[in-house]
Amino acid sequence: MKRNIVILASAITALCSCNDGASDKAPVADSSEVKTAPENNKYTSQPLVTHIYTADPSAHVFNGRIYIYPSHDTATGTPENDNGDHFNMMDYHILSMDSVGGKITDHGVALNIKDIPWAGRQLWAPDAAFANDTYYLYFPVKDKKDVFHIGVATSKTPEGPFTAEKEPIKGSYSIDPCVFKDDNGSFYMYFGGIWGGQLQKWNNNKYDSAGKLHQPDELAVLPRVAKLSADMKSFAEPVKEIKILDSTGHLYKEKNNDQRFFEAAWMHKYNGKYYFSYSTGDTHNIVYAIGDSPYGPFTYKGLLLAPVEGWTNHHSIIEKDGKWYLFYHDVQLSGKTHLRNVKVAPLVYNADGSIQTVHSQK
Ligand code: FUB
Repeated sequence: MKRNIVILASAITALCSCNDGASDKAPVADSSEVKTAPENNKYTSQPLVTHIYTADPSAHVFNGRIYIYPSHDTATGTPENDNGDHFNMMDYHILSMDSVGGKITDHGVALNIKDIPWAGRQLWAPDAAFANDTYYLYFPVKDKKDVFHIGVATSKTPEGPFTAEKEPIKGSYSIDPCVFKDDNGSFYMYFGGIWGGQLQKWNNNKYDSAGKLHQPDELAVLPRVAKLSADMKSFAEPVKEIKILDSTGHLYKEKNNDQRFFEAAWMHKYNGKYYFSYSTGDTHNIVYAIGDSPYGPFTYKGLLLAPVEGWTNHHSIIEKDGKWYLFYHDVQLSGKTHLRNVKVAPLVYNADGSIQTVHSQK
């Protein structure tokens, strides 16, 4: 089994490296922003594009093609701090390819922060969905009072350009939306992130600017979920907390920071089970937990993606033509925490439904 993974991984590495910089369309403002593009064989996969910095890849298959909705990292010179001010992104570019290993298209600027009426700063990790003959781009950004909310923008095509609604989604807060479509057609948004993502400031869906990070022996802050309304622009219900349990059925404490939730939620379904995966942030893991309902509870199962180069770890999972893939990022191109590059690797399930850990370096 292990040998198979290596062969698959090598195949993808080879395919992706042929693809470096093979974009159809140059980005509008900053095609010269990436200064280095070293290819290095110590990595499992190579960057999908090298002409701009990209991160937080939310991948989807629309009309048989893979679309990647990433953050667009930019060097703005904002000093680094624990609130993530250095992640000072201004727009989104959407990438697409026919298949993993195929030619990548950068579709240019899909949404700019200046075209979001309520936005202040920092366009963070987005996601996308298709319904009502419309593509929806969901994005976290700070409002003009520096509080994160989640907005939505629409387009008739998966690559945009997208037009933002005038206000954030009512009742939304914090960061990292993941919009999941269940088999019965219902859509759910998973979201939240502690530290700079401000989730610790929201209790019972109310904002408390004095809200503090939890102490080591307190229960960990929980991620959130809400079902979306049919218009895909509003929540159909109050936002709920999601319980993540350890193997003994207990909620994690803050001190269990190699397993508790930090940010970067993703939901996918495999063999009828709900797989909730997320970043543990300050311990840099992507881990997963399994449940029987889109609302959880989810029981921790293990490490999905081992820490990558760089501080943040963020991922998405798709199935295409019967194969499963993990999209993620590291900092191979820049060596800098806030200038990341997206990648893809095969995802392999064991017969019991557990997932084999992906390592970004060989
Ligand atoms: O890209 C900015 C933030 O960094 C994301 O929202 C987090 O998930 C982390 O990747």
